[in-house]
Amino acid sequence: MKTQVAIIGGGPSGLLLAQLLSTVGVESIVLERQTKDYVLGRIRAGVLEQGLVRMLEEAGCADRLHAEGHVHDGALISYGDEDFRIDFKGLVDASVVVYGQTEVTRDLYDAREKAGGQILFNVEHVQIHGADGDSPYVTFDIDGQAQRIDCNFIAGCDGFHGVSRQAIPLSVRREYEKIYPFGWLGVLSETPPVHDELIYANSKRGFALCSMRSDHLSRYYIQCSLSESPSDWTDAAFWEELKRRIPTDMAEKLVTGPSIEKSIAPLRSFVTEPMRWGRLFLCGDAAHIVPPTGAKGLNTAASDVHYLFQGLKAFYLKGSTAGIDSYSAKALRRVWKVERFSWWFSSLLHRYPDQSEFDLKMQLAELDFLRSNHAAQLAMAENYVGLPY
Ligand code: RFL
Ligand code: PHB
Repeated sequence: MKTQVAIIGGGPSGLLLAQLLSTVGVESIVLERQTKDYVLGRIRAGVLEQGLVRMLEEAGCADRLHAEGHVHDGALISYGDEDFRIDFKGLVDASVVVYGQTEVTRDLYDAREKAGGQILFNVEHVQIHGADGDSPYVTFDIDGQAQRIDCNFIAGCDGFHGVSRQAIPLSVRREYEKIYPFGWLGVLSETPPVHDELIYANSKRGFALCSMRSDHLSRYYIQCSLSESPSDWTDAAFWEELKRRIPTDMAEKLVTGPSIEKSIAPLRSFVTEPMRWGRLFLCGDAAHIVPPTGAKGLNTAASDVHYLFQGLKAFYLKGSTAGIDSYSAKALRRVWKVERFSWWFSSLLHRYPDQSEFDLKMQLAELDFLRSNHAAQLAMAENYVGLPY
């Protein structure tokens, strides 16, 4: 097989890149290890920045998002008995859209199918060859048969556990990591959301988040220990614990019901540098991970795709390598700012096992400052709705 851009990974990064490339006549083949149903079964992010919304518009797959997504102009932060609202619209005249990653991925698959895009599912043993030369190629097995794709470029969009990052030699690659000493236990339930905006709660018992997917589908999270497993938590125990961590008036009106999904995600900050090696480019979770506090994972994958798409477009349409040459530096500058925000917002809201009385006072002072200081709220809002790209 032959194509212009071989894309490893059929998650949101890979699909969005493929779809954008097709709008300017650049061919790609997407290789996905799982089945489509498996990819669509994963419950992940729920908050989209304007930048991602614009890219989905540009890719021609934002109709359902505009019809079904919910625009949020602010979010609540609670601590102890206090709560306050960050008014994104009033502060920075921008909003976010609540629309699940599952739906974004579904819309991208539909768009690829309509455009006749090539996506190969159930591929095994993907290997990258010659990325540091002029004739890169990818080999893999599908239906028990060995295959090869010759291409101009390879986009590594295969997530944190993929093969693309590992293809960059250790002598070139540098990795930065922070593991947090807790996880998030998440529950999806067919119940109306407790509030019309998200609630981020710092409580003595640990962090909690009230989020949603639609008017009748809620997503809630509580901070948990890494030694716990979802089966340790009955639905009743989850609801009881959530109620103890959110403001009393919200706890009183919380509608509970059976969970339709329950899982634990560990929290991690991780960055690989550089994000380019020869003709291989890393995008999204393949290159970096953020803790979910602030909902930046999917959005940062999208900003990488933006920089790579612009670079490849300039290469194919104008013969310029300037965009692909500056890809890693441009993407990383934004990635590190998002890492900082997600780390800061996580530090503000969670209980850490080794937190001293002094550390707790610092957390409270920071919350109090954010509550009462315009400049602090402005910085928070700018980051939450998404830094420009
Ligand atoms: P993805 O979504 O992981 O997609 C990568 C795709 O590559 C495939 N793959 C391979 N394909 C071929 N060959 C191989 N060797 C391959 N290895 C892997 C995988 O099957 C997969 O389909 O990465 P992408 O596209 O960069 O998108 C990034 C986002 O998915 C991610 O940043 C967010 O979902 C992160 N994240 C969350 N972000 C939020 O903003 N809010 C959340 O609530 C939130 N929850 C989560 C999350 C990530 C999670 N992971 C990765 C464990 C919850 C979880 C559980
Ligand atoms: C979600 O709805 O899954 C979600 C929302 C906001 C976050 C993280 C996750 O900060």
